[in-house]
Amino acid sequence: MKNFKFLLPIVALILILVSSCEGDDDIEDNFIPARDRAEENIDSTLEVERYLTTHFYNYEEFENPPAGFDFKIRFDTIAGANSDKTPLIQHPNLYSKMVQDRVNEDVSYNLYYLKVVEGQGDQPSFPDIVRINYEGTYVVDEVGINENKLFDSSVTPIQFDLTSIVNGLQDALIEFNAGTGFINNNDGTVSYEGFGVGAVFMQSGLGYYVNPPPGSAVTIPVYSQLIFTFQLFETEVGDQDGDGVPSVLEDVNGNGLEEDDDTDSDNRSNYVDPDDDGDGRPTSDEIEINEDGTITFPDTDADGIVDYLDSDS
Ligand SMILES: [Ca+2]
Ligand SMILES: [Ca+2]
Ligand SMILES: [Ca+2]
Ligand SMILES: [Ca+2]
Repeated sequence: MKNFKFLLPIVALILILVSSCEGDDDIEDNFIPARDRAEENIDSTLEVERYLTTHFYNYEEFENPPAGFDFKIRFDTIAGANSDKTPLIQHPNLYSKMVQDRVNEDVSYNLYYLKVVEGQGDQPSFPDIVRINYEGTYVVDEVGINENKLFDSSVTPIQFDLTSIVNGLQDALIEFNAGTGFINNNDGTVSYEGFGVGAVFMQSGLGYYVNPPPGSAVTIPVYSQLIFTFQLFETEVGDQDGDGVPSVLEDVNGNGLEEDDDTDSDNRSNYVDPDDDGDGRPTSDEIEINEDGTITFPDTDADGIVDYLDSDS
């Protein structure tokens, strides 16, 4: 009986292949449906937790920074000379929070992140623009192997729109604060001060799932768990559609996700829709920017719905 549950998916797969072969012109002949996101979440989380159990980070360097320390997080396996190190999963700097899947709202992830330095500047909101250093790796978890491999990293601090980066990284960065400023060095580089330093360990559903970025130098396997380490230097308020309404205010349902608010149902989320209510008047004409930079939202027909979200005013 035990084998039945393993047999079923194979039978289902054969049926799909057989039925898809019937149409020679079917361009989706080799289409294999993506795994169920809820089921994959379970396996992904176990894989992430195995990594957190078998690895530690360079916490001793952060506690007593050696001369010239770059304040970057590095991981290593708990083994040999490092057998007595504190595993990530037991370290007091490891946190987790529940994060909603962007595809299936019934799925949520227990997202782990490591807060090594919180940072002393401003805290970004989820649709803001940040400047960071980062290193992206994917987890290889096979028999006898449990490690992460580098696929991307910044050479110098780089600016990112939090709404266009991988979701798990967006979810983690908003838990940190940017730096307090920078000083210009004689060699033309800048040194940031008071910045946040952290890492995030994300399930594939918050990463690339079945769509690893094309054209990257390293091929990331589908369903890979991802780990990013980062330094958060700067943050500024995002207004992706330039309509004058900061994107954080375009999260009308207030759930902390920018993707699922579309007042006029035109398949353009409010944060990228310059006419949020679809009445033909640009949002920028339906709000008032005051001299001190604050925004007034008129409600001309006094129905409790501000003009830029009210299609009949
Ligand atoms: Ca906007
Ligand atoms: Ca929302
Ligand atoms: Ca819209
Ligand atoms: Ca409008």
